[in-house]
Amino acid sequence: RAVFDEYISHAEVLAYLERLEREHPEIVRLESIGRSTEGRDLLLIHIGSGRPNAPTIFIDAGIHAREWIATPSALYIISQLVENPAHARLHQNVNWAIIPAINPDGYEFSRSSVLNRLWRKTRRPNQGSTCIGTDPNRNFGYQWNTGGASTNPCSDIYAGPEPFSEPETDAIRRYFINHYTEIKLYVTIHSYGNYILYPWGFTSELPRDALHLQTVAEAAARPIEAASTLGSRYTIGSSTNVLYEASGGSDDWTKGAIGVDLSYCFELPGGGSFGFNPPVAMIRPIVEETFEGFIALGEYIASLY
Ligand code: 0X9
Ligand code: ZN
Repeated sequence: RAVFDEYISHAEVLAYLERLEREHPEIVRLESIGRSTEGRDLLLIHIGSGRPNAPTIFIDAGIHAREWIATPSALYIISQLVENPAHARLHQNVNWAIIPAINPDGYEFSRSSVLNRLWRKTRRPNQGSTCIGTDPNRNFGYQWNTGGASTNPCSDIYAGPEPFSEPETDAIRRYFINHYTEIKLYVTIHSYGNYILYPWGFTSELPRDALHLQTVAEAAARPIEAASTLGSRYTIGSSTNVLYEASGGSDDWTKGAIGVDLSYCFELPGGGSFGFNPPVAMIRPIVEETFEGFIALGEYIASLY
């Protein structure tokens, strides 16, 4: 399938999701949760039997524009759940809500020229500055702008003028406000560095249930490492402790403000000479091994209910 053999455009992402809905209406439902600054659709795909009150796994990808491998990883999870009957049991008792491309303006900008390849932020113009964009992963309203974020609109880690100033982060906020009771697991997919991170990003203190977060992350990392043809090894820990302090992240907000106990940030492979640029030949090995971790997460959530 061409979808995983190149880095496709946002329009092609939407077309792929629409095809899945047409071909599998019994388990797939698309929902637009909003529009980006430049008017692109923020599409969420629901995968499941539609059983009310079933636990939901929420995944977003591509919040940072240049982290191109994130979107195909989410699309591969979607394709395996929907199109591979061998994985049908994963959505029998669990609903999946997945947004494979949450920062489409930034993504398209990073595709527009090699000069823009490392664009990270949104594309909303800033008042009183010629610099464009906010770091959407500094823009969430829990311990917003308390460290590891910038008040300078020209910075790559600009927190924005206020929490949820960006239509993309506000769309996530509104979705969670309406659906928080069912959401039992949150994963935001980034790159790179092979980390499974959990809160907090705003402080080096650990959440009360850090041991639970650590144990579930290890259960996800084990099958990824076992399946890896790239020799992937994952580092697991709290964001501040194993990476750096950074406030206003989506993972801190879903846990701290919404109360989703299990909240993670996956940093996929890259690095070395590739960084944010895994060649297209590496898309498949990365997305295939990453999916093994999501099988483990899906089975774990199913086992709780
Ligand atoms: O800095 C980030 O937003 C993430 N790393 S990245 O290289 N993909 O930009 C890490 C975010 C971890 N979570 C929090 N700090 N809340
Ligand atoms: Zn990122």
